[in-house]
Amino acid sequence: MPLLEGSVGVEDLVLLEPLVEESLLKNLQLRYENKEIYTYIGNVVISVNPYQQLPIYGPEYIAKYQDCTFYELKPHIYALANVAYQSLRDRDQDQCILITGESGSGKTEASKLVMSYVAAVCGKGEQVNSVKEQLLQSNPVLEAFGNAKTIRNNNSSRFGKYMDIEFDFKGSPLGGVITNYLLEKSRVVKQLKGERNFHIFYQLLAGADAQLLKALKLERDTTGYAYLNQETSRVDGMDDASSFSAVQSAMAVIGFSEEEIRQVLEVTALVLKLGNVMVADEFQANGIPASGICDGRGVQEIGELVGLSSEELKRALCSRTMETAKEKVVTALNVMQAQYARDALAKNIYSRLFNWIVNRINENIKVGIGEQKKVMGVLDIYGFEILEDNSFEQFVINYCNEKLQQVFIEMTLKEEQEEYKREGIPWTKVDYFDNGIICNLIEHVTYNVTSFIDKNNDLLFRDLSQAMWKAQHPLIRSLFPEGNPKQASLKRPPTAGAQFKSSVAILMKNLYSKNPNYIRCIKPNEHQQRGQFSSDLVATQAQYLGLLENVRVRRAGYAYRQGYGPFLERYRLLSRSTWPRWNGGDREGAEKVLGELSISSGELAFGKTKIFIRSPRTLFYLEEQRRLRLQQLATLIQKIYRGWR
Ligand code: AD9
Ligand code: MG
Repeated sequence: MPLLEGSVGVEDLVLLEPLVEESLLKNLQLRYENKEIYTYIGNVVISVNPYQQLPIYGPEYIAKYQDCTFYELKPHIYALANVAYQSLRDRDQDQCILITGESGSGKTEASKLVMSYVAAVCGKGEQVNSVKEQLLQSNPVLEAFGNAKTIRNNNSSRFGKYMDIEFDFKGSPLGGVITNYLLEKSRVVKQLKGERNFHIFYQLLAGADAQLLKALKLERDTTGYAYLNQETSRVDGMDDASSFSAVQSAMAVIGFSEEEIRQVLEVTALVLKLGNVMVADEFQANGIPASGICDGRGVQEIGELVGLSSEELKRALCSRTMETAKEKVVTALNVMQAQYARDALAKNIYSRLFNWIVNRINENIKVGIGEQKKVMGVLDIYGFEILEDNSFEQFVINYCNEKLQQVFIEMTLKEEQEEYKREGIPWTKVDYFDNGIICNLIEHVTYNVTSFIDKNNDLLFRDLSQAMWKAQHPLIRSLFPEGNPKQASLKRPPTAGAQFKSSVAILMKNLYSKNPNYIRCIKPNEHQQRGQFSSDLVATQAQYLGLLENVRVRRAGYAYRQGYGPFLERYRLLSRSTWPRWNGGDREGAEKVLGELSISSGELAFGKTKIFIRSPRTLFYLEEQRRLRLQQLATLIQKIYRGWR
């Protein structure tokens, strides 16, 4: 395969010859080994996680991509972000950036690259800059509370995130809205081997000064906390203490008051302390065992932290009130039940705190009603994961990924068809994606159904929410509105599963209404190591991302297409009519160039704004001609130069 030898492979997989899985993988590998982590399939960006900082980001690169059309420079997320932003600004098309890939493949980093690119190119001025800062600073805050070290990724997102960035008619940012999806709250009380709890807990303990720790009634050492000492506490290359100050200043930039930040930390401390509340058997007067609280001091401190009597808290943790039409019956919980209640409370407090933080960010970045706006949505969902024991969370995560894959297939085909229609070129039907691959994946996975029911059942014992509502702490209190006896309704809230399903449906509808831009992320190895490319691992991902099918769809009719303007700019040196000067239209110029090269007419289709080329070979031929011509011109220039001397 001459194409691959001595080069860094093709930049667009559409140009791959022959088009088979092996060559596709080889091409990605060759590029990866040459630190070319981005490759196109048409307008889709494939990104292979480099696990190292490459010198291809920052202001200099942003400036380069800002001034170029999509195919002019090397493949890059900046190029995709640029196209999306320009179509939003100049053609009034709402955009969405869909980032998919398995856990650790680089989705969150990609979403931040998109955001920083857009922030750098969109509008200027003090007001605009402060909006940009707020939007960007939402990342460290959400990552602190919503990300954790897992075996796959030291900074794994444990929630799904969709962010709409809203712009005015000139393309300056006005603000945004963040939607979050189901936080993996079981992590608060239990972590798998080699994993950590959410970052914020470690950040708080490492970064708070002695005074703050004392005020929160915390000890610096993580080993003293039952929710933190089950597994690892340190992550290589992660500085929890300095992240803590970054999170605090990010919250301030977004608009959290000092008092609010303080309250957030108090609630975080409360969750940690709750984990240490020991529950053990005590006996009722009649000798029946019932749970009691051993750790009196811990409960008292929690009470002091949030203004709640420790008796109230003990009662709520150790008993349950059943109400019938006629009477109230209080039953004592046994130790297992009381531990369950304690953990349920901790998980609920934490996930409600997370939702509260997202809402609070939204209040600060929201755009006034009635303002005309254009929207760019960025979706960074948790990646597909298969664990030995797949529970409710994994099911939810995978369900979401399935849905996205469906969107991808439908949109890719639709987009392809529509482009042909727009350009006035007849569409030939393609047998496309083999849906079987994806369906199989879900069917082969077995989920642990017993804990499903448990996790799906979000009802927090009413005693607990009522106790929380009685706390004087304004934030804790506001997190449990249903604890207000006047408001308590007997209606069961929808289950977490049902809620999630409906929020995914809303998301899908939202996505379908926008112009999609895809980033498909690939994880090159299981060890978070730079430079390692495991073909088998990449092959599996390429299969479920449907990369080969994607290329086939793209090539089914015409492999390559480009606007007449950029096409002529690149190839006009190949014709005497268009070089060195051409005064006619772009399309006529392109026709002249192609006519002179006597390319068979079956190879070409002239659309309304673009030239379509059927096979990659024709494009290679054009490129080769261009290279020869450039050489010729260079020699010529040298000669002239010598003549002058
Ligand atoms: V998960 O589904 O949230 O578990 P992501 O989001 O797909 O996962 P993430 O973006 O967090 O993965 O990337 C994992 C790690 O890979 C990062 O913490 C970086 O250390 C590393 N990474 C990813 N992309 C890049 C990059 N473009 N340049 C350098 C990168 N490092
Ligand atoms: Mg992530």
